[in-house]
Amino acid sequence: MAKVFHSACPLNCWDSCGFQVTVEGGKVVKVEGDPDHPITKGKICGRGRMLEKRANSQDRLLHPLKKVNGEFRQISWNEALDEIGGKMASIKEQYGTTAILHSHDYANSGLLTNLDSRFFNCFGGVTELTGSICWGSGIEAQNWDFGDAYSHAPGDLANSKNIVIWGRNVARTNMHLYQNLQNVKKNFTKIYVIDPVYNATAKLADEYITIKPGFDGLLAAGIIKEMLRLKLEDKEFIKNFSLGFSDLEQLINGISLTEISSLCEVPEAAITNLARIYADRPVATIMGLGMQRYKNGGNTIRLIDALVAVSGNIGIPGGGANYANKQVGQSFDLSTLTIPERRQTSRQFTMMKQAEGILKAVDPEIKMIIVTCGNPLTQVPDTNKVKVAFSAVDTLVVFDQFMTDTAQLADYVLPVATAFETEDIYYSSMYHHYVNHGPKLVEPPGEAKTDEWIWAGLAERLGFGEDFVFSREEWLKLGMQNLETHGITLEKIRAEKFLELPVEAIPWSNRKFKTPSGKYEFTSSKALIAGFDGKISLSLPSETKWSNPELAEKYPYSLLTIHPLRSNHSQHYHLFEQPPKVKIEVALSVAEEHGLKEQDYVRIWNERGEIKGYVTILKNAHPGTINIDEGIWSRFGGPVNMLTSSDESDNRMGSTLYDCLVNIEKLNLS
Ligand SMILES: Nc1nc2c(c(=O)[nH]1)N[C@H]1C(S)=C(S)[C@@H](COP(=O)(O)OP(=O)(O)OC[C@H]3O[C@@H](n4cnc5c(=O)[nH]c(N)nc54)[C@H](O)[C@@H]3O)O[C@H]1N2
Ligand SMILES: Nc1nc2c(c(=O)[nH]1)N[C@H]1C(S)=C(S)[C@@H](COP(=O)(O)OP(=O)(O)OC[C@H]3O[C@@H](n4cnc5c(=O)[nH]c(N)nc54)[C@H](O)[C@@H]3O)O[C@H]1N2
Ligand code: SF4
Ligand SMILES: [Mo]
Repeated sequence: MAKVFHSACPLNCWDSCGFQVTVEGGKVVKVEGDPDHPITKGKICGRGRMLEKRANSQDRLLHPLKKVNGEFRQISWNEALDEIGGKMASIKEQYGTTAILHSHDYANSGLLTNLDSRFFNCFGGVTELTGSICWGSGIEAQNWDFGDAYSHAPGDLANSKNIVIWGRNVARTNMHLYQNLQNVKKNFTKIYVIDPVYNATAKLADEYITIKPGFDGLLAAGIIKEMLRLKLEDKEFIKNFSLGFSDLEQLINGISLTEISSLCEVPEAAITNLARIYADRPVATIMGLGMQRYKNGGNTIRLIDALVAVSGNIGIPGGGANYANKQVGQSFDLSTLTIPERRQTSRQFTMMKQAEGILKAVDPEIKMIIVTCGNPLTQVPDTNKVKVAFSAVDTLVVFDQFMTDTAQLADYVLPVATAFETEDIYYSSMYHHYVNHGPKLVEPPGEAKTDEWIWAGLAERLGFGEDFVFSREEWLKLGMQNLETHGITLEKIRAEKFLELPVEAIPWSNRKFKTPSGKYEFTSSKALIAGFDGKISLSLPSETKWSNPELAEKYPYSLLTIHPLRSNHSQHYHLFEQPPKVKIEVALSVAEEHGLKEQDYVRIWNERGEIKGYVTILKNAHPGTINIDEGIWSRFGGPVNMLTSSDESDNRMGSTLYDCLVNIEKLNLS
């Protein structure tokens, strides 16, 4: 008989939805929204609903596999763990533990995915990835400016007079914020969208401002310039709660509004108008992550933060420089779970340059890579290089649910359970501050096991089995023990389905910042300590006609590779009813220059690679812009990361995925 249980979405997404899952005959048969969830209120997206298909797919990996003479052969768990454990032990002895690289992303937002760190710490410390291809530049930027990256609670939008959606594809990537915007719009709140693509969110806006990709920092500088000229700045905040304003003023004085306007391709009058809007407090600035995936990404977010500060919109109801909400993740006791003190040695590659790191590593060389919660062969920039690097090591081990591009390349593929097949609690440090519970609802198919079971099996073979003797329940209690004083316990969340974490709804309202000076820092002392200049600069992306005229001559168009509507990165495409096709969205100007029509077959290329696909014309996209959604597996014609650069952003913590010039040509369909 069918029975309905509560659960939660495990996907890496802003929304972190509550679920109602129907189970029948030992299988998940339907995934729906939980109407009781205070933020997500019963509505979920197609990616969430499709988790039923993901769990039950015929293509699930069911047994451990080993590649022998280029072919996968089924082996037992004992063989798999004995062989991988044996290799790890001999690598440790011969070369040291850092000859192993752990490559991962954040494909599952369960608390217990953090046990991977516990395993590698207890092993002695491996080569790890730092920074983030996702949001790294912006997080570091806000660390420098505020001391941390905190957002206002979703409900606080009701207090805003104006809302600026700056580069967030809300209708597609953050559906409950979209609903929130629809609601507050009824109260005459004005909504502005700044984005090179006229997307579904722009349709909701009172005004849409199109911008040249990668030039948002300059636009923010222009708005600050106009605020200062019109004497609209918050003098009291600047005087009492900030540091380094004169450096910012000097920077802004060094460029004219006309120059700014011509660089970012936003009319001067629109910039002046935005200055007046920012002075009409409270203004909530809702930033997306796309616009910091450029060489100048850190400076971009710092300039937008600076605008929010200068306009007096920090720490007030209805305001905020809302980028991410690290308060959420920080609520858990991760160090008890991961025991960092057990690490004896370490080495770090940035997530962006993992391929270069692997290829260049000496003393020790990388002998083994273990991949969890990630599909680097489609998701990490400069795929062709990633492929060379991941093929170059002796042993590649991939934990996954499906035979992804990365798994295809592996020597060992270990089948893992999906969210409905184990208990965990899920949170996302991106939008709201609830944590959701997901019970174990069904058995994993075949011989699939949780990641945690695999770590425990390897730990036993490597001599630290006692660090992994806990039950799932005990692990969860360990990770939540610091929350007990706030009345948040495993028993309670099991009963109540979700709980509100003890975080601030309006961060920085006491004007005490987590920077070394305790002030908002226009010139950052953390940056100085890290060896940077500390001052904000008006830097440009690296692939533009100004920064690299020769390159721009050969490759005149800006390529964005934004997140797909119906897939979470690479996780859903292979489950579509119709196999996906590569869609190449081109601005009208590009279509006109090349005489392109809808559905024309084209090639896009640069020095890193090429991709082919079918044209869709975007009538309102910024001139010269092309977009190809990310995440498509190679068997369906992807991934678009064959074209993107592995360069790091200005503060070295983020990617430059969208800082990418390309050319386009029409092909004959034959
Ligand atoms: N459907 C769906 N939703 C998702 C995901 C998914 O894969 N699919 N992934 C989740 C994850 S992990 C993340 S990180 C978030 C990301 O959520 P978002 O930040 O909303 O999405 P992105 O695709 O990273 O960024 C794309 C947006 O930035 C704009 N953009 C690109 N360059 C610029 C620029 O230079 N300036 C400005 N102003 N705008 C620019 C694009 O036109 C687009 O609107 O989404 C989450 N939600
Ligand atoms: N060109 C371009 N590239 C991008 C982006 C972009 O905008 N443009 N966006 C970037 C961003 S924001 C992000 S966050 C990354 C995401 O990059 P990834 O996290 O690598 O991508 P996903 O496709 O979400 O998931 C990777 C794999 O994790 C597996 N997985 C899911 N749950 C589990 C689990 O519990 N255990 C294990 N072991 N595996 C699991 C899935 O089956 C999937 O194959 O991509 C980045 N790459
Ligand atoms: S992918 Fe995001 S919006 Fe969709 S169900 Fe999951 S958390 Fe909700
Ligand atoms: Mo992301």
